[in-house]
Amino acid sequence: MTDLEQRAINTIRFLSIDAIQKANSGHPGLPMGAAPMAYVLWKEFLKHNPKNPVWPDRDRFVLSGGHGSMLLYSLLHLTGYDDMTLEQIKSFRQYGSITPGHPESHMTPGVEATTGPLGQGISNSVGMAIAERFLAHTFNRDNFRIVDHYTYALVSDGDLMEGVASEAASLAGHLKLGKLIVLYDDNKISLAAPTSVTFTEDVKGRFRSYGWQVLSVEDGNTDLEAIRKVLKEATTDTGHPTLIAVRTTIGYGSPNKANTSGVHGSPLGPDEVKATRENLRWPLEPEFYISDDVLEHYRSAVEAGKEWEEDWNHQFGEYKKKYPDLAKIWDMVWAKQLPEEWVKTLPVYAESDGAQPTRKVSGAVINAAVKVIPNLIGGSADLAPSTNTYMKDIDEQQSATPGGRNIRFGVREHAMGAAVNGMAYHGGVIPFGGTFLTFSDYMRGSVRISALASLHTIWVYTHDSVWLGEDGPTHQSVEHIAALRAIPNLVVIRPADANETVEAWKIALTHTDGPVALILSRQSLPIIDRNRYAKAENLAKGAYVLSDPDDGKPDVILIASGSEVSLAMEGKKLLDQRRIKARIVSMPSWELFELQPQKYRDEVLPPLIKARVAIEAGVGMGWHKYAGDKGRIISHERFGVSAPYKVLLEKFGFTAQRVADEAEKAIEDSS
Ligand SMILES: Cc1ncc(C[n+]2csc(CCOP(=O)(O)OP(=O)(O)O)c2C)c(N)n1
Ligand SMILES: [Mg+2]
Repeated sequence: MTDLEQRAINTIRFLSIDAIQKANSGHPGLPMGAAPMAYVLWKEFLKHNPKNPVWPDRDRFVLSGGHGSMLLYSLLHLTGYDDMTLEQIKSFRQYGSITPGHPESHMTPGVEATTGPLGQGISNSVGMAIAERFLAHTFNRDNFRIVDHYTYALVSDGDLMEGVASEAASLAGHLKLGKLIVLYDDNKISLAAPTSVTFTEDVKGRFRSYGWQVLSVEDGNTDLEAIRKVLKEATTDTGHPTLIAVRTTIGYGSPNKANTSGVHGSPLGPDEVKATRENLRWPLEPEFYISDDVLEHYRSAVEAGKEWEEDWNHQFGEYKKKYPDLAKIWDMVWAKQLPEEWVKTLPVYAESDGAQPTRKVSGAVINAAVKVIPNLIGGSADLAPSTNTYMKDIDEQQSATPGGRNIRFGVREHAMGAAVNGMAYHGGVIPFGGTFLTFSDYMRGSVRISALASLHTIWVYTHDSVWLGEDGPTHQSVEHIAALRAIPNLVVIRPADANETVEAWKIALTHTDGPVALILSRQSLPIIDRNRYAKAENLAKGAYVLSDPDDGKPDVILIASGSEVSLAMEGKKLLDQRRIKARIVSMPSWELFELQPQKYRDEVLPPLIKARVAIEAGVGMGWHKYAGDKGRIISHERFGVSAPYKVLLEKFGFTAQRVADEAEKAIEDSS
């Protein structure tokens, strides 16, 4: 390695060391050990434009071991990303900086994915590679390579220990994602101990069995030529994803802490910083030192990036002339727009269509939407027939049919979550993933990040309550809706009937700055007569008055979501007989309701009307907010039971009689 290369690598190490020391917190081990491979990748392979971090045809780089964030921030600064100033590096982990403890994509230009929860980043990268291949197949023509980039992930031991990574790697191997390249920081140390006490399997053999090409670098600390060589090999498309196991030393250069867990997640401390500087022959001061020649060396990325993008723009200009229709679609999908008139293709239901499960209606909406929305892509975790997520007459996403939009994620909920996020990070597609609501737990780690990172992902959760019946309590959701509502920035929608389901999908497809979870029934729900009752379009407001007494002065308000709205309507009939005036509020989405002005919310739930009954087939947690002090909640607080659902309705007290009785009690309590 040349002297300049050595100093360029050490610059990453010491920017990281100094920032972590200044913050008095952070993880120096990974940046110090992985600096050589990151250097070679970013300097010689990565196609990116620092002056336009969102250029669509850039290579994607995911730092899956997000704890090593200073590695990424150093690279962004050195290669010339405008926002990543030295001041930001000096403000590492501080309030208001764009250099948070772990990388957050919505905050920092150049950060492709929000990582830190181990296993997510590598699994995101699988989704990115799917999106790349799908878009390449969809848009590339003749010699025009509008989409032609690699997805790189840098992963740590912890990443590969996590189950989600195994699911995702298995999927990637099956799909033969040849442009996915994973660099494994094989340092044999994790947070608490050497991996000899936890993680002794044959990782390379495992990836080979998944169908990956597996390459190795024996000395990732000093042998740049070997890193170069394997990266060259990896970027020769073999039709298989590539794992490169790079043997490194965590905390390389620290005389007393290298190769120990001690350097994983704590600042080196002043004495060890000094010893490391001396050991690597680095100036003792100043801190955050970057020599002019090293900066110039890295900043060639600016000129290279400019040229890449200019070439691409030129190519796209020609493409636009030859394929104006495709170019128009390209512009549309990257502007996150939908084709004009798309709404008109969606189904509309009349009461006479008969009761329908909302999952089935959802399937009809997906099938209508996919015909006009060219970048709608997704599938389920081996539950296509149950979740109604399969798109008829549309290819499957398989290696032989890379333009397919039906993705079979297999029984891999967590990887589905992370891969769907990866597609959303990539951009150009609208991805969705479906499973039973109860198994949302299996993918919760990814759903949470979709909300944190404000991704346009759509989660399709069916079989939404104990009313799924015979499959029993392992499959019956009880706490899941509440658990999803607890995630900030996740819009949860539980439509009451077919037309609300269509409206819910409209929100899901247009709400581009965060995820939407659709909560759908297994069982048939009556279709509400919209000539008689309020329009389903009101779903967009989260809650609305579905039916009201003629004088607009209800004695009691029945508030319900999903399948319980029709139950509330049954209850109202009994109340009518008892000469009690009830308002019915359909409340499919708390989050959308909270976005409405106070005035509207007070119109729907007038503060002076305290007699309220909230009804939902799940835990009542949170419903007090809308039921109020005097209100009552008909909920289900225990695990369910395996039985036909109509039996369960009786046994669990979800009857019109109970609704009417609780309404009377609420009136008594509040008078
Ligand atoms: C899902 C998850 N569990 C636990 C952690 C806490 N954690 C951060 S890094 C780490 C392991 C570190 O080992 P490794 O991945 O090998 O990274 P290295 O120490 O080599 O940098 C753990 C357990 C986490 N970030 N994410
Ligand atoms: Mg490690």
